[in-house]
Amino acid sequence: MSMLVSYHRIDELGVITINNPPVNALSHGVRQGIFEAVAQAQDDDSKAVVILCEGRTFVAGADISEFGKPIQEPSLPQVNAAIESSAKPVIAAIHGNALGGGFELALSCHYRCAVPSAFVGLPEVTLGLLPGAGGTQRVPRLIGVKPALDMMTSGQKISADTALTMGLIDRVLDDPLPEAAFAFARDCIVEGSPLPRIRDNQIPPDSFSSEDFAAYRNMLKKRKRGQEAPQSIVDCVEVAMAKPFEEGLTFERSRFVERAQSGQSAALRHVFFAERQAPKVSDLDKTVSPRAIQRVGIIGAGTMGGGIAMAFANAGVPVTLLELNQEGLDRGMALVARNYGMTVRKGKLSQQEAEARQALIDGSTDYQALASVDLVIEAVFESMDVKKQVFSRLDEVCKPGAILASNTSYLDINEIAAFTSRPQDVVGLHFFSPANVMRLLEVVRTDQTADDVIATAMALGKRISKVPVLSGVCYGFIGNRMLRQYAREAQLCMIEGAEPEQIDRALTDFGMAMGPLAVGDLAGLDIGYKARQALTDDQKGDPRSYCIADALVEMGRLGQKTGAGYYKYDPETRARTSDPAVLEVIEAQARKHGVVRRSFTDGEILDRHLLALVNEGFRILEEGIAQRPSDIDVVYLCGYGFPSYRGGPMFYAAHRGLRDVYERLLALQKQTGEAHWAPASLLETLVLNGQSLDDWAQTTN
Ligand code: 3H9
Repeated sequence: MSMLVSYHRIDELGVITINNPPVNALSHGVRQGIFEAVAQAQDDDSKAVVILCEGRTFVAGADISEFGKPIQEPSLPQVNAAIESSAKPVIAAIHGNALGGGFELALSCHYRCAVPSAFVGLPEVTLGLLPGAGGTQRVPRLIGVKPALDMMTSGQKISADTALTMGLIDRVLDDPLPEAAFAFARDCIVEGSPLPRIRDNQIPPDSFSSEDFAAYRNMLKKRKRGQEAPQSIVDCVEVAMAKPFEEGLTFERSRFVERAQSGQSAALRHVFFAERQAPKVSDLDKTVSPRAIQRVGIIGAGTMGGGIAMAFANAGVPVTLLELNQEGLDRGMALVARNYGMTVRKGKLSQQEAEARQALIDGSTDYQALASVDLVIEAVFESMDVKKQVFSRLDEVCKPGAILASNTSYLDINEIAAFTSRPQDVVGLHFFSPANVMRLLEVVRTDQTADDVIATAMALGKRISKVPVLSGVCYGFIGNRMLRQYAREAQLCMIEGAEPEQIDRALTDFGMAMGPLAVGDLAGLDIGYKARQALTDDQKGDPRSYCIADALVEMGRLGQKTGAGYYKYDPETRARTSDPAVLEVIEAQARKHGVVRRSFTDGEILDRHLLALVNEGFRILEEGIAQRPSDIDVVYLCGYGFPSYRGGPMFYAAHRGLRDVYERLLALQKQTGEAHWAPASLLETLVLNGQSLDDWAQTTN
């Protein structure tokens, strides 16, 4: 038997132990080992078999890195069939997570027990897959069609208690593993045959009608826009209802293979590994360890500061929120309270938990309150003069070794660091609004940031459930630097002939959470307007890239908050409609700037936006601002609503083909005469050398 799986006897029990750290994924060796152990148990005089796992978790699923390669037998469905056909009861003993193929393994057992802290789930959908080892056939037979669909199309983890209530498991264990599972197994022996096999359960034929299925599919079309896997899951459940078990398994298998080979799944698997890669910093001194962060100070109790405070409180880290005056502080604290209140009303948090979190946030108007904190994050007005005042003051009050962070979106953090006598302790921590929700955290390393400060920032990001991505210092860092190119294209497409609706639709059809102009209306057009007021004409760049926005603001159309921006908004429902007045503004601006308007195809709009992102992404890579291409993907996925099933802008480019991207950029350059379409030199080099982005990433990291 393989090293990964062992079999031994304890009295009348046969015990199969899986040991494949870190998450006991079902690699070929593990499948082989379980298969052999189950066979062995059939031949001895054991009366029941317990499957349990070493380490921090039960089996967390198939080995994701094996997908896309030929399957080596025994396959997981074969292993599961062997378990289910065992003549002796097989009991799964779950701790940690039983996910995906891991939970399917447990579903093939005759009984399932779990410790109270365990979770079960079928998260395959988040990888563009469906449960491919019997899950789509067994779960509806176990808990009914509707709960099965909800569980598999959401991919959500389910706690042991809830799983028990739903009927997914048979017992929540009061005592520790493995003894409690052994005791449960002995109870199962007493129960005797026939062994409960989920495959034998009947789904009541009238429990879910074809109309119900149609309605469910429609709901998914809206909620999981553009995604293929959720619909495939419904297909499989429909078959589970209509066909015998074996036929259902064959159908599931064919759909699983189809999904595993799809572009969407390749993209989502890329995202899975990209998010886990992002916090790793390749050039840090390996001997440093993160500084301890027990208390955090936040300066500025606006929307951003309040959101950051909540992100820490949600992770159990106490926060001191600092404002200049009591009035501002009261406003900020009220905002936090309102946000927590909303979460409670939505049923996402208990009143008690919300109060406990809120209690972790206290306020002050005195810088001395920051004297003992381990980290300060400044989230004040974006002006170098203001930052100078704040950081000089922090330099005076903060204890030695405290990390001084700025949440600036655009300003030069090297310059900010120079306002202190301890530039090695200064770092950028760039959160995205709303900071208690958005998962992205850009960690900005200056020329002097110490290695242990970077290590601390990365660890802290994970601790507060963010995905931290390292960025070098440049205007806008990774995300906003790319966004600028994208936003410019929205303005240029508009003045050159596309209407706001068409632009937004082209991008939402691609899968973006919102179109660029709808985003502008939501954020408020006055924000960009005010920012531009502070710039010289030269800094503002091509007037065609902001003249429409300026004209709208000057008409009092600031976006949703004034009921009108690029669109009109219903004051009650906030429903968005197009507005002929906007078209007039666009046409007037086009005339004023000598632009002859023409019609656009959706594909052209899409290319202009996406390739603007991609080309800037290559520049960011060649300048060493981002560590690796997948980090750029993570930024755009977690911070800017890029569809995860497209893998991010750099994955998109690699998938489309670098040569195609390169040639399209040259064509755009020729067509528009704009210098910004010149392909980035890294892209050019890769295309000329016939090297892939993956290859390049591997050789540079
Ligand atoms: C499936 O099961 C298909 C079947 O239906 C059909 C089959 C026929 N494979 O997340 P962490 C690595 S689809 C390979 O940081 P945590 C991960 O990359 C699968 N590797 O830990 C990381 O590596 P590194 C359905 C995996 O404690 C390390 O383990 N299952 C896998 O924060 C630690 O991971 C899922 O989708 C894997 N399945 O969270 C579950 N899982 O150290 C996916 C993890 O080199 N996994 N790794 O960066 C998870 O959700 C989380 O890992 C888990 C632990 C919650 C388990």
